[in-house]
Amino acid sequence: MTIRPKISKIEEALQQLGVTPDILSQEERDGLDHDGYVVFTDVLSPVQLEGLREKYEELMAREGMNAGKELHQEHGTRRLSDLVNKGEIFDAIYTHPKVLAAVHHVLQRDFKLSSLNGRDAIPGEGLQALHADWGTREADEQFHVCNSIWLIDEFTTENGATRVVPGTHRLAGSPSDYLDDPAAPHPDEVLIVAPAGSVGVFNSHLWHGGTLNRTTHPRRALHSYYTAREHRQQLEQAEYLRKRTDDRISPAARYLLDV
Ligand SMILES: O=C(O)CCC(=O)C(=O)O
Repeated sequence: MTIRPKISKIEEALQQLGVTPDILSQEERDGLDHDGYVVFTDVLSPVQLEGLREKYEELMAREGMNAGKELHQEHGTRRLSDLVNKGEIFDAIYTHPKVLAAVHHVLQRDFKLSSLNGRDAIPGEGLQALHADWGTREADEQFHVCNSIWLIDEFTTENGATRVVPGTHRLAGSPSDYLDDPAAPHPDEVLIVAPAGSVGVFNSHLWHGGTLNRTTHPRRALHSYYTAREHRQQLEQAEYLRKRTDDRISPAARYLLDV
């Protein structure tokens, strides 16, 4: 029997995955604190992008109508779920040091992966109401969840880029407490427009949502979503973990999955 080293706290996992104290600039920390999000460009190489696009379409073709079912299916979109177990290429997504540093900065305590998914707004669809990925929260309550959106295709003003309303992560309650129609355009919204290979990390209490894809091409993205460790995962990773994933991944990755 192989004895595998076990990690018991997030700081150790982060260190093993390459997170260093200066990995985030002051500007990036300020962006997360003040606006509730930050965008990193040039995170994925052209080779990774090509591999991810190929894998994304391969999984969509293989899973067909069932794609996304482990977690969520949404009208007007194609979704994939449980990507942790669907290819080695995804290991580098949920363990990325800079993204993990940003998540730790937001949550300020021990955390784990909640789910790793894919979503693309198909042409003519994709508009979501502004929402936070958490129920109501008091203004002085700590943050519970943090998301990262990985741009597999370029996000443009036309193709259904994610919109965010800067600063709303600090508000108590939820968007419907403030807005008559959370699906309507918001005067302060900002579209995350960035090249393929970029990653947006956003405090998931920030009001956000997908927008309408007005082009003829899909807008593909991955969501690597994290939760403070005391909460349940969206997808119980221990339940879904496949042997070949378990055999492949590092102790630090295992800690992030909580398996
Ligand atoms: O894919 C996007 O642009 C955002 C998706 C999102 O916020 C969600 O599905 O809850």
